[in-house]
Amino acid sequence: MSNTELADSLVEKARDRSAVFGVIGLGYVGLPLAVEIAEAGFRVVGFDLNQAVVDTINGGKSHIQDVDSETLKGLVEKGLIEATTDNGRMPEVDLVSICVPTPLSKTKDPDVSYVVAAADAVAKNLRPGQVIVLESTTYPGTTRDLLLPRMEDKGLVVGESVFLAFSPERVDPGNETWQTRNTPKVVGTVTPECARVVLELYGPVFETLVPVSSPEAAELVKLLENTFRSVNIGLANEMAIVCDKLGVDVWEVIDAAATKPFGFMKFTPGPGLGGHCIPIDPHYLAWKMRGLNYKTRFVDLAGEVNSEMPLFWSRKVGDALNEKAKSVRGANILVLGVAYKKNIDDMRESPAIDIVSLLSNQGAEIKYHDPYVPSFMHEGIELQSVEFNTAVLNWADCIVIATDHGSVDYSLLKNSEVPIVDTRNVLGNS
Ligand code: SAJ
Repeated sequence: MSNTELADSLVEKARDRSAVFGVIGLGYVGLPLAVEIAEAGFRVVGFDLNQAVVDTINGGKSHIQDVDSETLKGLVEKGLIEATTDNGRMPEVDLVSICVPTPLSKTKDPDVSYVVAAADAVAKNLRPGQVIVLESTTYPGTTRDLLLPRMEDKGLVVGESVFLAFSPERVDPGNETWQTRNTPKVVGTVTPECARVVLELYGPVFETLVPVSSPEAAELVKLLENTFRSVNIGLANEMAIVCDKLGVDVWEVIDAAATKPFGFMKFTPGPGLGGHCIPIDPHYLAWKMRGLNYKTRFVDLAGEVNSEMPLFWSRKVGDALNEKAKSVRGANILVLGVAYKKNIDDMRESPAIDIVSLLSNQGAEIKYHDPYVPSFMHEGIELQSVEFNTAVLNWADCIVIATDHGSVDYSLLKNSEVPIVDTRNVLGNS
């Protein structure tokens, strides 16, 4: 089959839904993507290193909060989704979406080892007519520098016999309005023929596609989105520190500023920056630019301010105890909410953990309540979520609201005499 015929056949397979998709990495990005692809009528083979994840999915059970098990079960039973650990099955699929983690190393440098491992697995099994789409957030140049050479080192040519794109994931865990299908999807490709093929195949899966001229542009779109959040959250956090020093209610200031109908976007202070994206992704950009002798000052400054917040709030606990002539050492402290943001169970990079560490290192006795997190390991000890009731309120010398889960009954706190450090202004809103 000639190269044009290869591209044409992929377009045909997109239109008659006979194309088979592959998704590498079946986590909070990959599994929702696999479901959307299957619901568009395509068969999906999910690839994951974790046999337990593969078995759970093949058993019709979802391990991802935003994916409903009944929906997944139906798709598995129809044969539209199956999971495997066997990368040798990759030649079966026409388009492979790579949705693997891109964390930071201990030295805060990008750790693209998962992307490299996935790219090597794809390259090893690559055949003419395959399409590779990298979805993991990464530094500009990853698609062209890491994936393209691996795809071409067996003589295949990107844009002719194989096709390559970057299309950033935009999953907002817990967001019930914006999901994988209805969130506009940016696609940056290496050649126009790549664009033709990827847009045809992704077309039935996403309501809106946003083509851009290169993978670098698409990689930067994602980094701009998340750096925008990190910088503005950092500004909100700095305003919290400023207002604290001036004795002004930062929440009142922000709420009033947010009445401006144009030219303002509301961000709120918090315990710090959690999650697997916002605290991490901007550092991918900073790293790349350091290599080009440019210092991305906003990225670095936002990181400094945001990572300072756990200390700011733990000092507020000290002040609150001091008002009662108590010290942190020996105090009983209840932490309400430990997940990194409301209404989810994810603990990754959660600033609540930093607050727990700071206070326990000062000698406080910590208990926590989080309806989404039954237990977690903290410095080698398993902490269990306690019942949020009058008994624990009587036990506590101070309460820290670190995550504002919607299902917690904050009215219990209404008449409590216990000092409360409310990092999310839950009580101010109620
Ligand atoms: N936070 C604040 N103040 C704010 C907003 C957020 O302190 O005004 C905190 C949150 O509590 C959390 C952290 O910042 O700890 C990140 O929050 P987030 O709302 O950005 O949520 P993430 O990291 O789960 O998901 C984000 C997506 N969220 C939104 O756009 C609302 C989106 O930026 C990306 O799709 C996603 O990261 C990703 O995968 O990159």
